[in-house]
Amino acid sequence: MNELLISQNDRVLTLTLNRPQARNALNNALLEDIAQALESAQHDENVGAVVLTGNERFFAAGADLKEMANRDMPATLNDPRPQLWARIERFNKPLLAAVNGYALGAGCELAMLCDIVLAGDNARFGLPEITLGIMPGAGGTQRLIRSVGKALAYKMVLTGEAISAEQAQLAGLVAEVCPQALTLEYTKKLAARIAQHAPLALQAAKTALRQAHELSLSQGLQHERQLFTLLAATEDRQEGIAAFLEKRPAAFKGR
Ligand code: CO8
Repeated sequence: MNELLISQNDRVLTLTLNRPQARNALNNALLEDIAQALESAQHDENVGAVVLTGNERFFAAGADLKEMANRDMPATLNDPRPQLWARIERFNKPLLAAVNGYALGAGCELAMLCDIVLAGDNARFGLPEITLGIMPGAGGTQRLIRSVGKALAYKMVLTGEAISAEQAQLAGLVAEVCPQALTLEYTKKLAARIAQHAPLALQAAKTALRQAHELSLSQGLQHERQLFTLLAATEDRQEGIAAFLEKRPAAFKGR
């Protein structure tokens, strides 16, 4: 069975996790498939944005515990997973998550790695690693606290308890909550609206937003200005402004 389904509508590529028998648990093979799909999407000028989704009950139930069970410390030290996560994180086009049902452990970490998360009203986000005698290991502690703040991050990581879609939205983890049956459709529509913008501007904006967590405010402002200045050299910038002044839709070319 193909465990990652790939489909494309116009400029939106959709990657669907498809391991229902394992509740979409993320084994290394599936992470490799995601990384590869994103790497080829990055070089495909017909792809403007990517949506990552699961099924109506499970986004992903975490790392594959059957695969993890026999991994001792030396094996964990040599685990290819950190490299797989880094490859996914390097994707420089907009990456959206459409989350229905459970996003647990590595599944929650995967959603948090995405730029925008839309959640169905049945979504549950949690980091249950502590209940397994471990802790989050793919960005869970670092990304969660940056997104939801201290109070909720400590509570979620130390109790292992999940939060609802509504709580996740109030806390800033999720951009929008929608009826479960419509999550994927809404996310694809949002991705399509994003994908019509100038690709280099999207890439620069994503880079600048990401740097906000890495740099001081003054460094971040400087970096933002550099990216803004670089965009002045693009044809799409001329086209975007000309189209506005001529009251017509812009035809961006990615140059
Ligand atoms: N890994 C492997 N198999 C799983 C997983 C998983 N994470 N989750 C569910 N399954 C399997 C079950 O073993 C079961 O298989 P089988 O039919 O062979 O017995 C099948 O899926 C169905 O499971 P359930 O009967 O439990 O299904 P339910 O629909 O009743 O419940 C839940 C679904 C709520 C999602 C439940 O399965 C669950 O709680 N799963 C475990 C969630 C969890 O603890 N996730 C955290 C995993 S640890 C992690 O993600 C750490 C990441 C650190 C990464 C570090 C990288 C360097």
